[in-house]
Formats: sequence, C-alpha cells, structure tokens
Amino acid sequence: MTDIDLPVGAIYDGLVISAKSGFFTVHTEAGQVICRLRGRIKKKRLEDGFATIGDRVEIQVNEDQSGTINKIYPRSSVIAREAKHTRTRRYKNYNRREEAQLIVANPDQIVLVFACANPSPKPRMLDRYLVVAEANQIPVVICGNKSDLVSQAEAEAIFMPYEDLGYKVLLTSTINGAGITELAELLAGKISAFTGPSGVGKSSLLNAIQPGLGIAVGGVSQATTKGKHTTVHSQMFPLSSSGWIADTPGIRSLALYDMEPDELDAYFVEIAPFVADCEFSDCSHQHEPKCAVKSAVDTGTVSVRRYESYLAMRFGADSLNEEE
Ligand SMILES: Nc1nc2c(ncn2[C@@H]2O[C@H](COP(=O)(O)OP(=O)(O)O)[C@@H](O)[C@H]2O)c(=O)[nH]1
Ligand SMILES: [Mg+2]
Ligand SMILES: [Zn+2]
Repeated sequence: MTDIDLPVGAIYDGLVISAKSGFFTVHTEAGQVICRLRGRIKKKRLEDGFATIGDRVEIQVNEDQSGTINKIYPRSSVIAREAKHTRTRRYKNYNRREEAQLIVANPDQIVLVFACANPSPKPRMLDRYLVVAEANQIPVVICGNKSDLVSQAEAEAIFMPYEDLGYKVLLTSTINGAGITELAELLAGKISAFTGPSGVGKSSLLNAIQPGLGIAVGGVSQATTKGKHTTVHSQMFPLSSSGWIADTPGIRSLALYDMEPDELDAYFVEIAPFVADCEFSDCSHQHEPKCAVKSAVDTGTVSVRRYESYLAMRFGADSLNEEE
C-alpha cells in the first residue's frame, strides 16, 4: 500500500488525491496510503455524497498498511454535476442533492481554458462555467490560450470584457510562451480544476508548466470517458511547485442541476446589482415594463451578449444541459 512502514493504528490527516471504485489514495505527511471508507461513513454516503478528490480526511493505518478513512472534514466548496445514471437507477430516497456526483472538493480555483482561435471561443459556454463557479463561490481564472493565432487587439476584444467583470484573465500561448510563467504562479500551492473544450490547449499548457503533466492528466480523462460504469476515476496530479491539478473528466457535462432559474440573477455579476430595481420582484427581465436589467442593457452597462447568454441559460432549450 505504501513503500514505508507506518505504525499500525496511527492516525493522520491527509488529502484524497485519487478516488476509484471505493478506494481512495490519501496523501499524508508520512506518505500515500490506499484507504477505504469506514462503514458508518459509507452508510452516510447518500447523505454526504461520498468522498472525492480534494477532500481533507482523517485516516487510520491498518495492519496491512492500508488505511481507513475515519472522517471527512467539512468542505469549503465542491464542484459537482448531475449524475445521469441515477435517473435510470433511481433509489426511492434520492433527493435532488443526492443526484449530484462530486467531481472535486475544496478547489481553490477553476481554470477555464478557451482558445482565441482554432477552436473559436464559445462565450455562452464560458458564461455557463462562470455561473457554476459563482454558484459554488469558487474563484475563476480565465485563460485565453493560442493568443499567438490572433492580434493582441483581437485577443483583448474576446477576453477583456471578462476582466471588466472582475474575473482574472490571462492571455497565453504555448507557442511563444506568453502568460505561462504567470499561469504557473497562479497554480502554485493551490488545488486547481483545469477545464474547457477539447483542443484549446489544456494538455499543452500543463506540459508547458511541468513536462509530462498534460500527458498524465489527459490520459486519465480519456480512460474515464470510455466506461459507462457508475464508478468514476478521478485524480489529482502534484505540481513540483506544490499544489495540485485536479483531473475533472465530468466537468464538461456540468449542469446547473440544483439552481432555481432566478438564482441566475445573482450569478451574473454585472446583472445582479440591477435586479432589485426592477418594478416586479419576479421580473424575468424580458418584457416587463420598468425592468432595470433591460435599462442597463439599453445604456450599455450590461452587454447585449451577456444578457442574451443569461436569457439562453434561463429560458433556452439548453438551459439545463451543456452543449459543447
Ligand atoms: N497556435 C497554438 N496552438 C496550440 C497552443 N496550445 C496548444 N496548441 C495546439 O492545439 C492542439 C490541441 O492541444 P491540446 O493541448 O491537446 O488541447 P486539449 O484538448 O485542450 O488538451 C494541439 O495541436 C496543440 O499543439 C497555442 O498556444 N498556440
Ligand atoms: Mg488534453
Ligand atoms: Zn427585470
């Protein structure tokens, strides 16, 4: 289980860095220990949503040098998605929350990677990720990669509106090295979930930061998307600068599974302040008179693009499931 001998019965705090079929690799100061959950935690599994990578846990060492997870410490945040399989094998007592499949616990940030071109950026998808991040109160870094393919002005036109909204934006290129040092600095010492559409250069960015890292992360993603089993193998990879990159294979199908439509108001950061000034408290911001949101769009304070993105997410056919 581990290459060092740990005292039997010893108790350690650790970090879950891999979760697969009920086995958890826990990183502790004494080394890595393969653990299972203690029975009584297992029973609470449906209530608490199990354990996942990023969880801080207390473990106890068994005679065979495996470990038992005694305790999962309270999470500061979690990225979860609707577990599709529970729809076909739904248990009677499942409530909505329990349909969530945990992807990563306690992420310090989500790094959203989009390309300036090839593939062209998808602002609606970016907005959707931002809503999920806002809902979970997880800081976001937006990475506009492949900045070498467009002019500085073009790159800024695409991504700087997000900086104006208060998001951290980096323009990067794995070809000419732009922004790579800055990105590496942002990752140091933190748990980061790297995500974005395929082909935008996520693996290349990780390799630019640390040789081999992109290959490791990308490889696992591929393996996990093949199986249709209920078990999900998720893993975190260590950064030599300290910090972890969470492999988040399921994050692309993130649905806003637990969100009331008008909650969206709060998660569009530039729309939120106007909502209270609408004439009607249940204003849908579409056709009502004296809608402060629409006024803000008319005066250009809220961009038409973001407003349309809001409407699409709230009322569109794709409002609950992500298109890629
Ligand atoms: N021009 C340009 N191409 C890039 C850049 N980063 C990655 N690529 C290319 O984009 C393609 C997809 O990259 P990959 O890292 O596999 O993307 P992933 O699917 O997001 O992991 C590859 O052909 C890379 O060589 C970049 O900064 N500029
Ligand atoms: Mg990749
Ligand atoms: Zn309104």
